[in-house]
Amino acid sequence: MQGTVVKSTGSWYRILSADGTVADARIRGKLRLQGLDTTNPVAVGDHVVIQAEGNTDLLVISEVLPRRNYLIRRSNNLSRQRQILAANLDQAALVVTLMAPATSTGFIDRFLVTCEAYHVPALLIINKTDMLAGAEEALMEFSNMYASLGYPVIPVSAKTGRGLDALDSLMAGKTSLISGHSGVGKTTLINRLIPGLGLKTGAISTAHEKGKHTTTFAEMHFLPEGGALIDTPGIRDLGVVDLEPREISHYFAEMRPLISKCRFNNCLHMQEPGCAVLLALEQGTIAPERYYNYLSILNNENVFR
Ligand SMILES: Nc1nc2c(ncn2[C@@H]2O[C@H](COP(=O)(O)OP(=O)(O)O)[C@@H](O)[C@H]2O)c(=O)[nH]1
Ligand SMILES: [Mg+2]
Ligand SMILES: [Zn+2]
Repeated sequence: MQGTVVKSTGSWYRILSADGTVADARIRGKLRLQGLDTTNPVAVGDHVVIQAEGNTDLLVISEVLPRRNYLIRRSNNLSRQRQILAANLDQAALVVTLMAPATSTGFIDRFLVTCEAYHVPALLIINKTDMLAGAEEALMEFSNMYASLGYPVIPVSAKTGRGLDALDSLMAGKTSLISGHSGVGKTTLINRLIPGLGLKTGAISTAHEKGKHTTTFAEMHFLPEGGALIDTPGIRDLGVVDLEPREISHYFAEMRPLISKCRFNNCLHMQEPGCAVLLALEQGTIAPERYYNYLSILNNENVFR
């Protein structure tokens, strides 16, 4: 029987079958050893084959069907191991906040570069705009920077309801990953878009809980009008994985059309003569912040906020 993984705990997986039934399954030992070097061989969104184990009524995932796409991150900052966040996505939304705390553009650009590299359309949701009284200009500036690169930017407030209709239309009928730092309001937004879901919200507060190493995985929730949202645990860092230095500028939308105009075809746009990217930076058509984040990714620096 075939189905879709809708929840993953790392040791068992919840599968929604084509006939609408839901069952929990483990993975067959063999499966763990195959495929990508990831900590999780199966991810939410995966289409899998499940079958009964021997003569028992235990279900096992015996096969993961080919993925249309997936998003991946480093398991942690120092690790070379990879974790698949989710598979078979129509789009990935990054939920950000502009204050208390502000999500850094370094983190945002790493997310966007990862989405570009893995062929997943990305969009930005700015939440908690109710807290931006008097700072609408900063909101406009931020929105314009990313909208001009072609990314949809939706200012919302899960608290007041601002922008939720627009967000609903962007999510309808699609499978979307909802990503972002812990505490930005991902779960609150999902609860607003799926009335009656009632997921638990609120950032972890005590020092004890913060320090605890908890492995959490994604979960898929279905929209009433069709489509699904995949809630992910707060992402502290999203290390850009496995990119060649020369590839990176291809994933910056504003640099991509300039690359062929650089004098040297192996240009890294750092200080090479005749560099079209540096010229655009000088002329102000590339935002200094974006260029700075490009250099930071090139230098493999890690950004946590
Ligand atoms: N002021 C304000 N607070 C919000 C908003 N959305 C979520 N919150 C609060 O932010 C905290 C974290 O929300 P949660 O959904 O758990 O964040 P998650 O970690 O990204 O899933 C909770 O206390 C929410 O009530 C919003 O639009 N405005
Ligand atoms: Mg949450
Ligand atoms: Zn160049």
